Formats: sequence, structure tokens, C-alpha cells
Amino acid sequence: MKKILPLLLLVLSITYGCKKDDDSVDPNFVPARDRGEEAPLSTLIIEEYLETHFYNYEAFENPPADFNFQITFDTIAGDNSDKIPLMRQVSSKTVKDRVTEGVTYKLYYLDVLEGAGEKPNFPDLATINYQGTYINLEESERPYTKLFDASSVPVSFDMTGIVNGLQDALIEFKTSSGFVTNPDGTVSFENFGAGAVFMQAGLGYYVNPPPTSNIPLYSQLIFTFQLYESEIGDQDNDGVPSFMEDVNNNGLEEDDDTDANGNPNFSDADDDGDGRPTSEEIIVNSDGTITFPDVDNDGIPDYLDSDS
Ligand SMILES: [Ca+2]
Ligand SMILES: [Ca+2]
Ligand SMILES: [Ca+2]
Ligand SMILES: [Ca+2]
Repeated sequence: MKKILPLLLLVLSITYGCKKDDDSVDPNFVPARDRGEEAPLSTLIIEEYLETHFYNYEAFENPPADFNFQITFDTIAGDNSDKIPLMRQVSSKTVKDRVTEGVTYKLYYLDVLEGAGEKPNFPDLATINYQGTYINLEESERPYTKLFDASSVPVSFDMTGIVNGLQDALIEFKTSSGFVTNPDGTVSFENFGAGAVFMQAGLGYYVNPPPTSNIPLYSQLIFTFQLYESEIGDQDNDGVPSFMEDVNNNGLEEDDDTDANGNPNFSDADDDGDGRPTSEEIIVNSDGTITFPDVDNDGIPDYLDSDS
């Protein structure tokens, strides 16, 4: 799972490398491809996959008794030539690149089971199972996709720490309505959300795949998942839920940094940098609601106001 910080660091070092045009530049240094130019190429690869593959929709329509409600894909060919291509069943939305201003992606996702619980917020913690594959472009090395990570048991993730495309997809689904405990002590979630997302490299790992993963640079990623539970995230533990730390209200947690100290508000326990922790500049009421005092009455709540 990608952490945001290394990617940002990487981009900074590339910028520095380009500007510094002297002998100290590593002769083997290859700058990352332009994210804006890469985006449409990535989309074409995704769309070709969606045109040539289908999912096990027939099993979801008439579930066999032992069906596990896992989404699987196969090529439209041979006995499966008459299957409906994913392209006709996916939804899409426009999402922003987190690195380069102005770059956007048409993100495709497949909504198979919507779920009967709650929609997570983008900076929440989500409990899911998942399978992550990448699209393999080496004709000599089929199969078309290769698995790089999976968990068949529920695992909880901080959605601000996972690949952006998966974060962008999970917020379109709902959690389960609850769970039952089985006689053997395991739990079974009921009415969970299930889907898949097909993401361009820029919403995946781009030039920064996990070191041991063998994922090639610029790989398009596909995740299938079941969404079970979510929990409101407060990553910096300052008492303000992280979804409320999206000051510019654009659905991204990375680009709000009131005191410009490099730590976005969702991971900054003193958002205005005035030396008083945010937790001391808000009032958490007994019913869990939060009051934001504005002592100098300038319209800026104290926790975002460095002079009050
Ligand atoms: Ca934001
Ligand atoms: Ca900050
Ligand atoms: Ca904060
Ligand atoms: Ca303040």
C-alpha cells in the first residue's frame, strides 16, 4: 500500500534533479514521465481491458449455494465470446491527480453490490477484503493481469494511506448492515458492498511501486474488494474528524495545510501552528458534537487562526 509521503518526496527530488544541471546529477537518472501526458495513455490501456473482459455477473445474478461473492474476471473469447464486456457495466467519475495540478482521470469502477450500511468518508478507516492485480503489458509474459496483493480475511486500512484510486472508489460504496457470529467464532458480514476499480498508474503507484512487489513502473492497477465496515478517521488525534479537516472542501486530504508547515491538517495536531494544540482550541461536547470557538470573532475558528 502506497504511503503518500514517499511519493511527494520523490517528486520533489525529481524537480530538484532537473533544475540542477551540473556534474553532480546521476548520469543514470531518468526523470519520471510527465503525469499529464501519461494519463490518457493509461486510460487507453484500462479501456482496452474493459472492452475485452467480463466479470462473473451470472454468478451474482443467480448465486450458487457456496458462492463467496468474490468478483472474478475473464477474457471475452471462445466459450465466453457472448459475455457482456465490463465497459458496458462500469461507472466512471472524474478524479484529480494528487501530484500535478490540472491533471485528471476518468476513473472506472464496477458497482456489483452497493452495500446496506454507511458510505465511508475519504479519510476514514475501512475494513475490506481485496485482491490487487496489475495489467501486464508484456505479450511474452501472459497472463493479462498479475496478482500482487490480496487478503481474503477482513483487514482495516487507513484510507489516506492506500493507493488513491482505491480510496476514490471505496467512497462510492457502502459498508455491511452488520455481522453475525458463527458457531465457530468467525463472523459473517451481511449486505456488504462489493466492487472493483480500474485505475490509471497515476492513481496507483506510478514510479513508486512497493519494493518487493515486482510491479513494473507505470502499471495500471485493478482492485476487487468487499467493503465491510468503516470508522471515522482522526489520524492526528486532535479531536477534529479528518473529513472535517478538508478545509477547501474538495474531497482530498493532502492539500489543506493551514500553517504551511508541510503537514496537512488531517495529520497536524496544531493546525494553525500557534503553539496551542488543536484539541485545546475546540470543544468536544458530551453528545460528541464539536463547537469551534472564534474568540476574536473574525470568522476564522481559533484552531485555524494563528492569532487567536
Ligand atoms: Ca482538501
Ligand atoms: Ca500544517
Ligand atoms: Ca489537524
Ligand atoms: Ca489558534
